[in-house]
Amino acid sequence: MKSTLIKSLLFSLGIIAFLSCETEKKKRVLQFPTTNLAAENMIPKPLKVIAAEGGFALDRFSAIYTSETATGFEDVGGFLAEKIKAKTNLDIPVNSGPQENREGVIYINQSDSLEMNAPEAYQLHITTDSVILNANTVEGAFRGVQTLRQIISEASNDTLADYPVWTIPTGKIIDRPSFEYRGSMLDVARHFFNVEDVKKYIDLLAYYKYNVLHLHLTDDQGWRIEIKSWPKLTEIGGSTEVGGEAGGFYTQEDYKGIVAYAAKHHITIVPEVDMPGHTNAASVSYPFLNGNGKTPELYEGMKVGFSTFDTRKDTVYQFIDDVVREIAAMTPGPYFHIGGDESHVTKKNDYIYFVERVEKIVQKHGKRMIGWDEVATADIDSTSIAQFWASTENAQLAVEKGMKIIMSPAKKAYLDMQYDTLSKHGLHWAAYIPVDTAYIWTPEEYEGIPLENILGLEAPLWSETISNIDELEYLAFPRAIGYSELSWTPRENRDWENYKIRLANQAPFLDRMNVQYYPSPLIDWKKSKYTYEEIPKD
Ligand code: TNX
Repeated sequence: MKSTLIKSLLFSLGIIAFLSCETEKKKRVLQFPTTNLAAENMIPKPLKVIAAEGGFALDRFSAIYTSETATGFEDVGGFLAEKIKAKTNLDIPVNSGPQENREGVIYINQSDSLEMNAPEAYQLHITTDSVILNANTVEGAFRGVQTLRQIISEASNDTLADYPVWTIPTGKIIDRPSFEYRGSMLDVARHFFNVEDVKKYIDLLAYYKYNVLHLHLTDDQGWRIEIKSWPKLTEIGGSTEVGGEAGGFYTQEDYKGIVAYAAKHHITIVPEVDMPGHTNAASVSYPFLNGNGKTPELYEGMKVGFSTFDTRKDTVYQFIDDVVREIAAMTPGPYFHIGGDESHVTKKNDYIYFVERVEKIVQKHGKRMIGWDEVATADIDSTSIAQFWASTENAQLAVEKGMKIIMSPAKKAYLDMQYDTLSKHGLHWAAYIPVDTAYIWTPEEYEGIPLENILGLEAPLWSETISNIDELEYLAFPRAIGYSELSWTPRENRDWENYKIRLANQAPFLDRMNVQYYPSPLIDWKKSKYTYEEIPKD
């Protein structure tokens, strides 16, 4: 009896000794080389960074704890653990087990501090002992997690201890976005991109703190979203794409899957049904919709501007009501995009009548209307939003109506424009947009549009010339990375020379994600595999 007691006492002491020895060992040997948080390759660049030269050890002793009462925070912790696993192969527990047994803890806290009152604001306090991520909202916590992902060293330092240690430089980051709308658009109509492709694009956008993905779901060449009350839209209208391939479409379950995946990344999906022009695929499916006087046929070309709905038929508006109702019901975000661009064969009066009537339908289904800048020629509500792509005049009309504007000037922000004359894909009707041109402009002050009217920035990727994810990535990356900084970081903190270095250092991440980015010769791309000593610190 006595001997068992002594045995178990000795055993417990042994465990304590073992644990404290592990802890001791770690504390004793972790002599980090000097770090500089302010020189880390964060994109978009945070508002304020104060470096403290030390290192936080991310290793097999680390753990994540989150506010358990604040909705969504635990999921954000789980997301971080998943991404740490992908980068380091470490299994970091989330909210499991007592904190005393852990060292090097990452806390993700909900905080009501006034400093963090801006939506999506967050702060990071990194010391040698802990990382504290504070945010008012779950969106803020999620954005902060992206920053954290970016400052975990690319390689482990295997000289600090007899186990691998990833370094997070110590210091403080205070951050919030300048624009509330930070989006990209994907044209899935000219060429169809499947759910997996869209999810990968979402992964990449989320890493750079985008919060909107606009899906251009319909056009002359294809209708890509199942509408249960009008099944031929996808049966017929979904069967083609540019160049004659088979097309495709999202079932409602697919679409809901995309919306849910985006929501997990705190990205809002904006669905677009482009009308009254760009409607050939719909009119082939249901010819009563057609208003251009011709018999519609499936179309696989690239030229646009020939199609229109019949804007004076009530049945057309009943159809639109069904389409908007079904899509709105699956879309938790506040917006519905009605297109409205390049309706060259719709008479001006008919166009205006159409936009005003469709605006009411969108509002009836609880959504805020967005349209390409032409919609501002109609008498629409100040709550509707104009997306500026080509006409400054239309943008001015929107300003006069007190509307908000999304900045997507084709000459600067179109991801489908070629980089230069040698580009493998893309068009150049608006401009050639090399990586520097894409970055060096000021959406805050562009063609006289007042800052107070600007909701944010969106970079559209039209898909006439791209038909698979590699080609998509070639056009979107690296330019989409620069647009994230234009929409998040205030202009006084942006600088091409400094950005260029941070962009060059995105290569390891892009390579790890298997992104086929365009290796612009303007950028001194860093290689993807480093030993710790080799990691570029500039
Ligand atoms: C113009 S931008 C369009 C699209 C094309 C794009 C190609 C806009 C509202 N309309 O239909 O795909 O150019 O760059």
